[in-house]
Amino acid sequence: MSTQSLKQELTALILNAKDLASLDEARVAALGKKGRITDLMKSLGTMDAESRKTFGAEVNILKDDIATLIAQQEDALKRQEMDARLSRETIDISLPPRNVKKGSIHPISQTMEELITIFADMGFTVAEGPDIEDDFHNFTALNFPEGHPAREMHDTFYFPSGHLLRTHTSTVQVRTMMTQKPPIRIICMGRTYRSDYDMTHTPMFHQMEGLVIDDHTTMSHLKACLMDFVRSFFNIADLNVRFRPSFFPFTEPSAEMDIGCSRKNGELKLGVGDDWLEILGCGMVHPNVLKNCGIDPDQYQGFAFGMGIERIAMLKYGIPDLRTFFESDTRWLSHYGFDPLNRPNRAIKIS
Ligand code: 2NM
Repeated sequence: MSTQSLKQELTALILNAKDLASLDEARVAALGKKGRITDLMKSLGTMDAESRKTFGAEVNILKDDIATLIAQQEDALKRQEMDARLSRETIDISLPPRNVKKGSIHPISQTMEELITIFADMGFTVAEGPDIEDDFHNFTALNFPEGHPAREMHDTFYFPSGHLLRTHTSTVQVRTMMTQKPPIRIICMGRTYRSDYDMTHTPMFHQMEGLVIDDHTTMSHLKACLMDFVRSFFNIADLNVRFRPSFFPFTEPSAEMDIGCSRKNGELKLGVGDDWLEILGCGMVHPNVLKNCGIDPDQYQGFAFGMGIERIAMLKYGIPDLRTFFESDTRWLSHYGFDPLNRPNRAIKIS
């Protein structure tokens, strides 16, 4: 038999093997001790030198070709078998709907996520700093004069070391100004502490503050930014705002922003009526503050603003009592909390 026709025969045998066991049978039939190619190898011994040389070369090529083909077929069969196993051995990871109690997102966390979403859209990044601060970052850098009442033990929580619990998040703005070069566009938010406890004050509360510093920053930028913010946050596209003069040690001029509302029959409604509701404080960063933080007030100006997160959350979500925020009452949480699987409201886009 010619090597050519033997190759055809063995090739058919190999390609017809539909599993690893029959492929192994084909391998034994071709290359085993009593296999067809092995027989040919043995027959070389009976040939004369010349035929042995030419036929030997042919048989060697045949042997290599068949070995390669067997290896390829083995790979193909193994892959087939793996594919079959993968489709056979699936696991159903879905669970049927169950009536179990889910945790919920605290309104403060939800509101913070919303604030980040809105200000990130306006190009702000989030800055962070420590809750335990020193006099410089909390007061001195912010232009609080020596005997200012806020510095009193009476209002501020001091540690024996002289450190204190920050009374506002402006400490983060100070740290940012001291370590970054303008343009600066940050918000910061977190816990703040004041020695105060009554219907509308808790010793720990949350603040959000923002800071923009660039070389042509004006009060109009402040007004436009904050108007866009409240309209987006409260989801009221035509929400009216007004700015009233105010005073903070760290801004000059300083202002408070009100939003339009109505108070009929003791019910507060935002965005309608001709009454006003104070919502936040703001102003142009005082030149002394810029100087204290290593920024040249002749080259740069900036605006800043701050607000209480509990307050704006109460207004947006109709939560009547500040102190309930901190009671960890699970009934309150399941009423006012948010589904952890929902993303924060993407507030309407104002342009
Ligand atoms: C407010 C009101 C007005 C404020 C100022 C600064 C800083 F660090 F840039 F000077 N940060 N935040 C600021 C200004 C905060 O909260 C009612």
